[in-house]
Amino acid sequence: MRVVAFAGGTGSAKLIRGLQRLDVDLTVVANVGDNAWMYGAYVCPDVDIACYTVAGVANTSRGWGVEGDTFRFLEAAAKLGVETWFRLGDRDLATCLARTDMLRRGLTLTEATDRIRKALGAEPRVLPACDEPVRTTVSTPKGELGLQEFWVRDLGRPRVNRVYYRGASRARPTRQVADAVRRADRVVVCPANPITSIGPMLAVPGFRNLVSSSRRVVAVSPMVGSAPFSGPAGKLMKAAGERPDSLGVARLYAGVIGALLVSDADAGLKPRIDALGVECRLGETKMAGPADEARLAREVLEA
Ligand code: FO1
Repeated sequence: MRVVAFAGGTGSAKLIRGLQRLDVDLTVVANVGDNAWMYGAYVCPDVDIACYTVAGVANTSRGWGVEGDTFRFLEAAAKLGVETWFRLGDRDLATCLARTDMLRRGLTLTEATDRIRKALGAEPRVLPACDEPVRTTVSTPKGELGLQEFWVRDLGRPRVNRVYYRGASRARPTRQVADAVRRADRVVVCPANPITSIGPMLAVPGFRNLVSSSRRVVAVSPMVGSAPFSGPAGKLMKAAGERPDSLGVARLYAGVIGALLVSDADAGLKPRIDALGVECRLGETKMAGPADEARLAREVLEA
């Protein structure tokens, strides 16, 4: 079974681990909206966590970076007066510097990612959603912030007026993403922030049509009640004028997905989700460990 998984950060990594345990031909398409320049290196958090996850070296407790990484570079940089709020580990920095070098030598982000993924010894492919820069931008009374500034530096505290995706209209799904989606037996939208992880992909012209025309698209809601499993999804959904719950997720994905896996706790939303033309499937969506990850992956493939 050929499976394409659209992925953001922490929650997505869990489902990817679950999918890896099943006998599927897996391709991960990773969000690029929170890519950022840090310490002179081009950091691609969602691409990197996907690569580290499929390579089995991800830090699973923190949800980003490499397991057992050190922070010697950051310690030295802090002594030189550099602002070090973005905790980039040493091995992680090496990945980002290698990528930066490849991009400067003219490789696309897709090509650079493929080299990094292979160097890490991982088999499942990881594809950035697009090669052009798409920057998730959070508009606040303090000004326009990139996602890392909003979430990591300012701890998600500033009031959010709106969120938009700078550069999205000039971007296109890559040929590799289009081919993978067309050949897929199942497209999975991982439990990710619909505004900052999946939103930047859906904002790229051609993406909605590409995904909606694939065989079967199943998403997992990242929300239980009105709270996400992690991250600022609720606050940003509200800023986007959407309900911060699984019905809001279904509305954002309507027309793209065929089914949405929703927590049993939100059974009351089922009629309204079904009415959108999105088949609401109830179950346990929380992934507390490897057994949960594999169980949810199986449910997604069977849905
Ligand atoms: N998230 C944090 O909350 N604090 C950090 O210092 C931090 C560093 C970091 C370094 C590399 C990387 O790839 C991701 C990192 N993240 C950090 C996670 C990241 O900010 C977001 O969770 C993702 O962008 C959302 O998917």
